[in-house]
Amino acid sequence: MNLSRSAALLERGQAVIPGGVNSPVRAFRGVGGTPPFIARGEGSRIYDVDGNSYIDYVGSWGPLILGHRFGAVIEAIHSVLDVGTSFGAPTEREIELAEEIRGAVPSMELVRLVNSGTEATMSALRLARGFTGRDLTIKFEGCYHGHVDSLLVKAGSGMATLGIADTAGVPESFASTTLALPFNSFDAVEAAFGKHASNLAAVIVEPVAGNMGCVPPRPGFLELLRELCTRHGTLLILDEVMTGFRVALGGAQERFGVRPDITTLGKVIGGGLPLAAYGGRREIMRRIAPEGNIYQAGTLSGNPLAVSAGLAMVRHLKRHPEIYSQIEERASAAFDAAPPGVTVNRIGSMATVFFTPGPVTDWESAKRSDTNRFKQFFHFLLERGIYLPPSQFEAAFVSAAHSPEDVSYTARVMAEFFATT
Ligand code: KE4
Repeated sequence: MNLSRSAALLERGQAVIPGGVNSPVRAFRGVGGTPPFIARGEGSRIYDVDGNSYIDYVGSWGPLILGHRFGAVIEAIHSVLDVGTSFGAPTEREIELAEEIRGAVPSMELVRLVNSGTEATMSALRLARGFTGRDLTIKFEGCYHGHVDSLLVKAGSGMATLGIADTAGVPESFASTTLALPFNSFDAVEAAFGKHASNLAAVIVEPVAGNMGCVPPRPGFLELLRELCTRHGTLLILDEVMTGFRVALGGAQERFGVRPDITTLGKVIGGGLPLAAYGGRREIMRRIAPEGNIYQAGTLSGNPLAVSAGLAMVRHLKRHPEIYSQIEERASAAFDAAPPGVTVNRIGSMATVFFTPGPVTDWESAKRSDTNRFKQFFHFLLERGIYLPPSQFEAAFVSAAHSPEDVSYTARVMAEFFATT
């Protein structure tokens, strides 16, 4: 496969951008090789600068649930261009998007629009601390909530000990406000609440983990978090940046029937443009400036271009709920047939093929995967025109643009890999 122009662009990019990329995972360090530089996308496909084309299962890491350049989204963006790009002042369409979000996710009684998932989770944490007057947060190992300082932590030595920084640049004083627990561990959560309940501001969790690969919640796990948070006055934050409008129109909270105090959203609600949101119970959200005394702001928050793209996307999904069963069926056809020794975790249209016998229920079991075998798998598919997320610990996404032919071809190539390597 010819990737010569991409290789040249990577070298040129590295002279002016760290690693030549604007987000680390794009550098292919998890799978090796040259990351294709993309020239354009259309429907279920992307096309690189060397003329190679791929069935795209990254979809910009989740936003493109309707595929690349979906008509209504593109038209919405064009229509805004005729009136402006950004005003830094309130506009009607921001209200419309907030209303559409609240309609689909009723727990979000008030909604604040921001520009990235990181901003959404950072703001949600500050809100939870301000509302409860407490400092500590529980997160789960393997879950990622954006590059928020206090959340870039790994577990301390014991099950309920305070976290330690997992990256340079985060002071221990920040890291020690977070407890990093094993995902799906009822005992660890009970122990942490037993020791720290009175100072726990929030529990933040991906209701379906996607950032250690796809790992569903064990039956009863989300319900336990809900019950303990309610009992101890801790706020439950469901980070639905990835699962929101993805695993159901109302996200994982609709699919699993658990009502959080605060929800964070991103990806799909921006229709491929930079837009995210946080929202929740009215009495909590009213503490946000300018109504309340908890500050959060953003120059381009709610900007017309991103909001119009998001509105077109959300409204199309609402008008066509059959999309969810369609993309679930397509994801099943693409990924579910795995041989012994390989574990496929899938919720709806998000899935991961783990190279381990499994089961994969948390970070400890996920990281037992044979990442070298995943690398072979990844490149075997890439060379045959199938673009998976370039990491064992990410989720693949199927869109409404993926055809039956796309997914049956994908399944055939996967079967060929398992049969011949
Ligand atoms: P952003 O700041 O990247 O918009 O969102 C952060 C975030 C928050 N919460 C969840 C559950 C997320 O999955 C993310 C971002 N997801 C990664 C993909 N695993 C984005 C890809 C990247 O970092 O380039």
